[in-house]
Amino acid sequence: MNTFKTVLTLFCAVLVMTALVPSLSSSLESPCSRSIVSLTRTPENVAKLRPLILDILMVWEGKIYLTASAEDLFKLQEANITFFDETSHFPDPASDKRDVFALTSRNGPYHSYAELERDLFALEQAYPNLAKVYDIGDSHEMRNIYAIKISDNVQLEEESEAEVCITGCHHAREWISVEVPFYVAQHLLDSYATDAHIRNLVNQSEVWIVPLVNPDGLEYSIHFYRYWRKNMRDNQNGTFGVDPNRNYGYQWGYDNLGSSPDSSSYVYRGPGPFSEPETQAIRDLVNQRSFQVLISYHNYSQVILYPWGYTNQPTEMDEVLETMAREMSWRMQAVNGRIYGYGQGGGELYLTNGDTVDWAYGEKGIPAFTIELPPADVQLGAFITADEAITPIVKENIPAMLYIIEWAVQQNR
Ligand code: 0X9
Ligand code: CA
Ligand code: ZN
Repeated sequence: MNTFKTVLTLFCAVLVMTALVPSLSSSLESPCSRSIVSLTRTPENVAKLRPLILDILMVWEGKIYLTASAEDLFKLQEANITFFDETSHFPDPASDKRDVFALTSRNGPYHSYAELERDLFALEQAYPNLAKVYDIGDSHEMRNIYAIKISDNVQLEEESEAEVCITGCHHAREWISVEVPFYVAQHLLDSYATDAHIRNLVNQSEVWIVPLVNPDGLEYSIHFYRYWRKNMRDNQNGTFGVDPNRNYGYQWGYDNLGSSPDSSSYVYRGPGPFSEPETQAIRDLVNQRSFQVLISYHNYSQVILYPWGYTNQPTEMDEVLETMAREMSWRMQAVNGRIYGYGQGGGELYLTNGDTVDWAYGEKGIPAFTIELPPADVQLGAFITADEAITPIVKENIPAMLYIIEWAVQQNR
């Protein structure tokens, strides 16, 4: 077992060396070599942990679990925090002995990059007058970042129509956040012929859906390391990845609490605002259109968050944003009874700077929401949602998105 892990780690390291880092540096840190550790949740530990901004996976039964690189383990030691290696308790479909070489069906019913590409083009083909797929940018590893536009007369620019933007999967391990935007697109299209309400909405709007902002990260999470979060930028110092949700250009790098200047951090903000192709793609799309509202899907927490994230001060639109979040929340609850909390990001969850919704609102004045999908807490699976969870989660989000489109259409009158 352990021998296998060692072999595997070596395999990963060699793979990363040969494939990604031709000139090997001694500080090489393969993303596969992270371990999962726990520590007791005491006020002292929490206080010591906070300034280290490590990648917390969950807080469960009095313990805090985090993913840690060799460097992170060293930081924990230096901070005098006692921790336990829990790696073996986290069977990782991408890094345990279940065929690291067979690169198929590890993602089950969740979309891989290629499956999403196939399914988006299938929608375009099935509904040529209602759906059009756009390639809005290339990732570091040269994958396409796709948007699907949904509207009547989709080939035309109908200037008078309301515009809505829905994004998913800034974060690689948040697989469910691909599914919800994808199935929202499919639902709008499948219902168009039979559902007069949806037909009306689609006729009066242009809905742009980008289900997979971070395709490189998703593939890495599927095939190599399930808990990978960032994109796959080679930071040229043995570390990989920028957090796309810290790389947007509004209050970028405002402080080191809401993002990190350290390239090995899971919330690394990148070398500059919009340094990443993934955030550039969204920026350019938003600049080219005139969105009335923007939604960014993530998981987990089961909560609807609005700006600001970089401070706990409210925006000038606080009341409107709160009302919209409440309207989404009760519609979601009505489907399966699950309660999505809501509030201002920086007050409700924790501080973030350079995130999508702060930029959309702060720079462009667009009401914008981060929707953190289920589970609400870590006992229920954290980043790993069950295969069977996709359908109910999609179903409860559809009425919220219909409300958002309706809201945009009303604004536009
Ligand atoms: O940290 C993030 O980027 C989002 N959470 S996640 O677990 N999906 O990574 C939350 C962003 C929302 N903004 C604030 N909490 N301020
Ligand atoms: Ca139209
Ligand atoms: Zn996220």
